Amino acid sequence: TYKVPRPQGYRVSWHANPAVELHHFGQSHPMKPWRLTLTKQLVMAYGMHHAMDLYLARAATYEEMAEFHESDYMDFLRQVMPADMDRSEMGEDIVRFNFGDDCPIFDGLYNYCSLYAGGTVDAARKLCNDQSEIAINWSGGLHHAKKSEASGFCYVNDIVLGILQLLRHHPRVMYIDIDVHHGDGVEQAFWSTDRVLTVSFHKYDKDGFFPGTGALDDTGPTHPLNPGAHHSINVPLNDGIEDDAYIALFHEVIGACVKNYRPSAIVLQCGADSLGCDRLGCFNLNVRAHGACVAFTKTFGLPLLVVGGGGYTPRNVSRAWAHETSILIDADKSLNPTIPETVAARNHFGPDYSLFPPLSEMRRLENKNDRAYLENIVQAVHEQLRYIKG
Ligand code: VJV
Ligand code: CA
Ligand code: ZN
Repeated sequence: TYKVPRPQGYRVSWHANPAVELHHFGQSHPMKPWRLTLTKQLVMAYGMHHAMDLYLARAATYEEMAEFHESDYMDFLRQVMPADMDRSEMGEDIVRFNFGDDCPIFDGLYNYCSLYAGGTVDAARKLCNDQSEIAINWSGGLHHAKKSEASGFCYVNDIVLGILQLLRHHPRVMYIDIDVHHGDGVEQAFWSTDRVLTVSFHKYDKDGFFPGTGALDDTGPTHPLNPGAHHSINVPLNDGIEDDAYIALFHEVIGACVKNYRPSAIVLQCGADSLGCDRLGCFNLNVRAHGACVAFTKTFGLPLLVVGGGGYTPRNVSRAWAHETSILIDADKSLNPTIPETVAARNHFGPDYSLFPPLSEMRRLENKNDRAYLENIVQAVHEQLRYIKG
């Protein structure tokens, strides 16, 4: 097997609990927690675990989750069982809290939520204590969950909980979201504060693509007394965006945001459903382009909390997150682009066994983002940033 030498770079911590991976959303539900097992297998086959501090994530406590979520919602989440789905006396709460096909009630649901949330809270605390400079929780990133509502495969918003921890030590936190879906839950949680700047890149189509929010002019409630006005940046994209255009846009938008806002910590959600060939996504990005966003975010040298998110073609999710792990530990240049035999032999990565298959060529969607469309976004972001002072 390969061995990656401990690099001179940042101190990187890895937060995970393998019990998360064993949960099932149900037959043919697109969210597959075993993609995390695949990711871990790749990371270990490359020997990357030797270059990080590994922490077994503990379960977030009820009280920790209740720092954002309402207690009646948390109470329901804690006691609900799969059989309740068909019990009429539970129906009202099931509807009220938005459980159903997207957010099913499965065995161990509360355990699943508290473990992925615990990983993100732990990661944020390590950053605050200076025990880590880059903290990773690939099981987190569940950006749709609301105060009192499950949404889009998300039940507890671990990102909001992580940011709340960071805000105890950091005056300003910037949140970046490259999942193909709009990071609505995080945006909404902080839309009345100027201490968090949220930036989401996503497919936008108000009546066709989930969740339907995140238009360019959706910049947070602009009431004159709201300090959070203008502190939501949205980059709505159309089908088929490709590597070079996405990377250029990411550099321009994020570079300008960091320069103006001057955050003291960054949270990066790396949803891998923005890759080409994703079961739910519609972009044409390759693993390297997705990783280039992680690499650019790291160049600011700020405490960095990295979480996962969407990603519905598990073999590609694991490729992207393993590659991004290598970027974070400064080992990407020394990684063999052919997947080590030990994992490759166990299926999933054939026939090419490449860490970088040509995703954009395998199911090329027409690129509906022309130059003028993207230039208009960049200009609008620059105009919005005039309201933002770090
Ligand atoms: O588009 C929707 C909502 C509907 C109602 C519910 N049906 C099932 C689907 C259409 C309007 N939901 C999206 C949610 C996407 C969540 C993305 C989460 C993240 O990546 O941003 C962060 C983790 C949606 N798109 C596709 C599906 N739901 C979907 C759900 C299923 C399914 C197939 C597709 C649920 C169960 C089963 N198949 C068996
Ligand atoms: Ca997004
Ligand atoms: Zn998504």
